[in-house]
Amino acid sequence: MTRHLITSAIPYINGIKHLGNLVGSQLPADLYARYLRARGHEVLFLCATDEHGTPAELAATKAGKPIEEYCAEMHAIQAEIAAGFGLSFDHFGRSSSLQNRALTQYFAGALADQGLIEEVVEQQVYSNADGRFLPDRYIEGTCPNCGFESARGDQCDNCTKQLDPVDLIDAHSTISGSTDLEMRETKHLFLRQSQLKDRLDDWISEKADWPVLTTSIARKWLHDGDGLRDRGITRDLDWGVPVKRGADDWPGMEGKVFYVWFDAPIEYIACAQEWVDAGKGDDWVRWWRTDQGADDVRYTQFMGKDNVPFHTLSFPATIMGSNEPWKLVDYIKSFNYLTYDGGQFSTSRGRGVFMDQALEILPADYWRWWLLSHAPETSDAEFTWENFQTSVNKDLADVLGNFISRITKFCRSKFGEAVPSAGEYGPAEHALIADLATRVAQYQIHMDAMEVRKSAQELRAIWSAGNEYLQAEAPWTTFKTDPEKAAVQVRLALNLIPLYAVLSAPFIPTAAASMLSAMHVETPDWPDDVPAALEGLAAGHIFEVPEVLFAKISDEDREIWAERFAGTRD
Ligand code: B3M
Ligand code: ZN
Repeated sequence: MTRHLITSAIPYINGIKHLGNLVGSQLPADLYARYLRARGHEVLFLCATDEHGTPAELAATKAGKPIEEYCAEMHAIQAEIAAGFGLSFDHFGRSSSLQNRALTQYFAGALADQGLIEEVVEQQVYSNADGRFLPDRYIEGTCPNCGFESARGDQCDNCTKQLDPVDLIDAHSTISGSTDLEMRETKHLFLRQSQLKDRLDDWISEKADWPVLTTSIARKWLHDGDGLRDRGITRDLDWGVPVKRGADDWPGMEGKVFYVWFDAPIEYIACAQEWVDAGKGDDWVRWWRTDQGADDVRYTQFMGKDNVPFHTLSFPATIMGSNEPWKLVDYIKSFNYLTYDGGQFSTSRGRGVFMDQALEILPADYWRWWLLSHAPETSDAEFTWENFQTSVNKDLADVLGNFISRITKFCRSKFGEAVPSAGEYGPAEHALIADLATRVAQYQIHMDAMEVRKSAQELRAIWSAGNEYLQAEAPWTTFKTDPEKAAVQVRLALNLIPLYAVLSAPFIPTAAASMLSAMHVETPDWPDDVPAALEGLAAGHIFEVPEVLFAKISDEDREIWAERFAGTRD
């Protein structure tokens, strides 16, 4: 047994996430957490909402709510939707927690003590009408290079020229539209990441087993251009963690907050404290301090590729730079993007399916199965309604659902709702058991390696093996000439149901629970010994024919949904 710490990238507070966000972090993290728990490991699985930053402030303003109230409401909504998807976090925290505030200030102090913080005076755009400094992406104007009218403060999206806000013609605030902008001096803290470049480089070089997607992004940032740059970790905003040096004020930094990407990863640690403070655990230090037990912990992070630089470089720089024994990540599983029907999911245009809408139209397991079995691991993946319909109808309804319904109904009609007493297994039964033992071993290898698609493929093959056995042996035909042999076949097939439930639970937890409850069994142990696991239901064991596990998606449903989610959220 190992102790596993698992974190998913923490979703921004502003708005409900789409299925692309879900499959790139929280869902595969949940798959892995559920699998490791089922294998008997001790798991701490944490996630939270990422609540600071300008987008959160603007979203609250748009909603006409004080920011604290907006965040509290959105956190509750995201928590409810996460529960609806069966995401089994041990705690779903908040980066605006007091724990994270104190810990973020603590890290800043520790980094300053190590000489890794520099105070830098900069010129930045200030909007008099908005009464605030404007981040580059909230400034727009005409590109001096190509004349494009909506060039941003940092870059022209039309000709890709890198810009400075002062280069723009008719620069204005995208918040208020005001052109009353001026350059003002402001002081910020910079983390001297460049000092840590060699340590980070060595550390990444040791990670030969990490996905190429993860290490290639890290290497690019370490070696391209001018390499790892020092980065500003403070902002002129009202909402965020106030800048302090540990518990002390930081002279000259009054009224400023830490940059959201500085405090967000620290929330992974603070979240464990929140978990303890919520009475769900009794010791967070043993998960996070290598001098107090965490050197035994295996720490795995899940995230989309856009978050990789922050997790391979920035957050490790915070931890290494503190010169304290905090746990560093052991493995980073990163994902490409999921696209939607030939284009991008778009939060602003409401294009694609969002988590709340998904649950309105179908139970979580349908989505979990499709998303995980099509996870964008080696390349981007595309969601299409045709593909979704095909996978659900074939894998879930025709293969798994049909197997269970067919065998339980047949048993009920010929032997009643109890496992028939039966004689010895023949060659076909032994062949099936041996095949399943091999496949289960392979499934474990893929799950241990977090190969999500390959795991799904193997699981599907495990389901198919049962279906093919039934098809070939046809107990309904056998019964006419040899009822005893049919009873043997039925007994084995019924025993596959609890086996399938345990193996499938990380992917489709709700259906797995229904399968177990129909078979009147408590969650069995992981089938380390497949032949033994298939002896679980003895003759006379009572069961019930379950409700339909998975309904098929009709062409009509598919067309209605495709139209409904084509754009503009209602
Ligand atoms: N909130 C970005 C995202 O949701 C960001 C992740 C933070 S992880 C510490 O993609
Ligand atoms: Zn341009």
